[in-house]
Amino acid sequence: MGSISTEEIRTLALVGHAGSGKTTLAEALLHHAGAIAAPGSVQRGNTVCDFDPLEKTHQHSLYAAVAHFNHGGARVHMIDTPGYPDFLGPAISSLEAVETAVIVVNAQTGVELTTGRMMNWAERRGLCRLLVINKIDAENVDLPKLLGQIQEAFGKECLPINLPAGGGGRVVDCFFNPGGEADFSSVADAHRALIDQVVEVNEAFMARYLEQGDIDAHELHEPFEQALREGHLVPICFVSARTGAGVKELLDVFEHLLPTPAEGNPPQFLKGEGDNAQPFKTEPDPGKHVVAQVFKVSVDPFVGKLGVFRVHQGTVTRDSQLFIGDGRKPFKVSQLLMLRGKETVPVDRALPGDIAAVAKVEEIVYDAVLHDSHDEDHIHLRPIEFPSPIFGLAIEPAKRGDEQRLWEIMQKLAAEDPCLKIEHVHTTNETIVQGLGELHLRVLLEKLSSQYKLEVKTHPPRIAYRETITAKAEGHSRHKKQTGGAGQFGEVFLRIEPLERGKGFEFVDEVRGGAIPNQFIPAVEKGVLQVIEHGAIAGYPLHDVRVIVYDGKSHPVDSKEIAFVAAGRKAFLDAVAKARPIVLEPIVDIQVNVPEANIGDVTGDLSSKRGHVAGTHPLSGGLMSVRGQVPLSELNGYGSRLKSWTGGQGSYSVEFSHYEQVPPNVQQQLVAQHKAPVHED
Ligand SMILES: Nc1nc2c(ncn2[C@@H]2O[C@H](COP(=O)(O)OP(=O)(O)OP(=O)(O)O)[C@@H](O)[C@H]2O)c(=O)[nH]1
Ligand SMILES: [Mg+2]
Repeated sequence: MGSISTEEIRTLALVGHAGSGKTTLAEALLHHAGAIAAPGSVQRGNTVCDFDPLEKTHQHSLYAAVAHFNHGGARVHMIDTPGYPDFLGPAISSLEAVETAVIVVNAQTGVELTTGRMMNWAERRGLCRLLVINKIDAENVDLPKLLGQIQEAFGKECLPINLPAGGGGRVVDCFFNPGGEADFSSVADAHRALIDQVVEVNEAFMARYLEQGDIDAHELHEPFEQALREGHLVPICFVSARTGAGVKELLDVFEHLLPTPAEGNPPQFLKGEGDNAQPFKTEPDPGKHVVAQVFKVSVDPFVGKLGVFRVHQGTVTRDSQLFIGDGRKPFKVSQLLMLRGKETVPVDRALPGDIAAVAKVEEIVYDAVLHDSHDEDHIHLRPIEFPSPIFGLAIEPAKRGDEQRLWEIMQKLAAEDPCLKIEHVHTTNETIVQGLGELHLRVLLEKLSSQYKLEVKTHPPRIAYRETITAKAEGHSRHKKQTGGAGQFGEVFLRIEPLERGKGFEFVDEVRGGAIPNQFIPAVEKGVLQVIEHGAIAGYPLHDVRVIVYDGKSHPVDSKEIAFVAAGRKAFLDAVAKARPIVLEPIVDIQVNVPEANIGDVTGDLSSKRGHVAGTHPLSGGLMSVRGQVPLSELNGYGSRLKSWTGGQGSYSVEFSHYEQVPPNVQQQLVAQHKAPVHED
């Protein structure tokens, strides 16, 4: 790998719905660029990017995989991400490491759930976006209709930069050298639409264009990049990853039209902690201090721990020293690696824009910032709001005595995956793991068994119910205890009111004249927080409530913290009981793909499980897709139900939508099941 400069680097993430062909496309790109001798296939399990044994079993990407290659004068770092909704965590993290999101659309199935979600995530992150319509070789695809569907869904700024020709066997350029004949639509019109769109961002070019009637596309580099960066243009390319049609042209688009690290929008970093944090903009200058962000951590049985990072500023060289966050002790970059799937290539330096890795540095964690100066101790990425993990499972080791080991491994796995949460519930002594869906957790269990040789038992998912209140109310408690020696005394008056959904918890101190001495206010809040955490009626966390403490009484000798904690808790429970408390449950969007003959089973089942059907649409191969909403609690065992209807031909995915009040009979059941924890009085 010769010496290159930052201007020659391109970074992109392949994102989009499961099965749209991202991993296959990565293979075709690597092959056409000369990085691999022959393209592998997902079916044969020999692709560069789906190298994990579990990915081969499931025939879906489960993790983000990085592969670099050279094309023309460019070094491209490409990240192949999973499209299955359960594995969106790594796809979203990858967006922080690149300038461009390449959203792959399956020509057979059109705009799907993840297509839209990734368009939005990429836009929110400020990325340049490129739409790639894949599988143009397939039977029964209606590409003109799909183009219309895309523009309707994502706007008129989505414009083809090439068009299929020769019956989908190749593509013709519409930007630099418009001239050929396309299978549909007009190359000249597509060219004009692109130029029109690009010059709109630059007045000087616009004036020239109006005057001359045309502008050579080669002169438009800067406004083109600006239009990409501002989301004013989302070019569309056509390819077949299978036949290779359009792949060479796509590589040329990467080289000539995708932004360099200096032309994209860097991710938003913050410098400092808490409220004092200030936005910090990295500059892709190789001479500045190093700022690199770890967007993936993996544990490989052979290589050990691998921390994969994107350099945003400065140059990382082999044998240099890097700090991790605000850690005092640097580590030595004894081996600097670039990746191609599981293959690692040692390199001497990584420039701004490069994606590289270091092995066996135990302190490296997901999302860490690596840097080479204490000036950068407090730089971190602005936190990303990942989808909430709502699918829960209680797990315990099959063998007694493995509890500690299970907990440690789970912690390690949760640290690698931002959408996996683990929790130890003391009351039941259970380890609860929460992920984005059934498959997410199933893969986790498979990994425990295959990689860590740890067998576990599981219980049905615990649903993440919530409690909240629906009315204002007053609460009061006088906590008084006389036990031989010193007594306890504290009295609290408070008001509570519902907050808008999602607002969480607010605590307001309106006590005047020291009725509750200042030093005891935190104790009152502590008592209230105990109820917030453990719930008031059914044992689930209480959300969206404002608590205003406005009066109380204290005793010069007997008032102590413990008394106000108890009084705060009881006053709050008293208020909640009068504030019409309700239980909320998670509702999910569900998409079920089944053979046409099973549509009735799916829709009938959804209706009988308190769900509703939003619509159905045909997929290729005699399959139909049903979309709807249903309470998560009703999906227990859905996988096996689906299997029994369809003989294993169905698949489904869910995604959290919102919280809704449970019906009264369900609330009664939940309240009855909950044995109120005994509080000392
Ligand atoms: N006909 C046709 N099939 C393709 C093409 N590209 C991919 N496929 C097939 O589509 C299926 C899914 O391909 P993948 O590459 O695994 O799709 P993916 O987008 O990586 O899927 P996830 O990893 O689950 O997100 C495989 O059976 C591929 O062989 C194409 O250009 N034409
Ligand atoms: Mg894949």
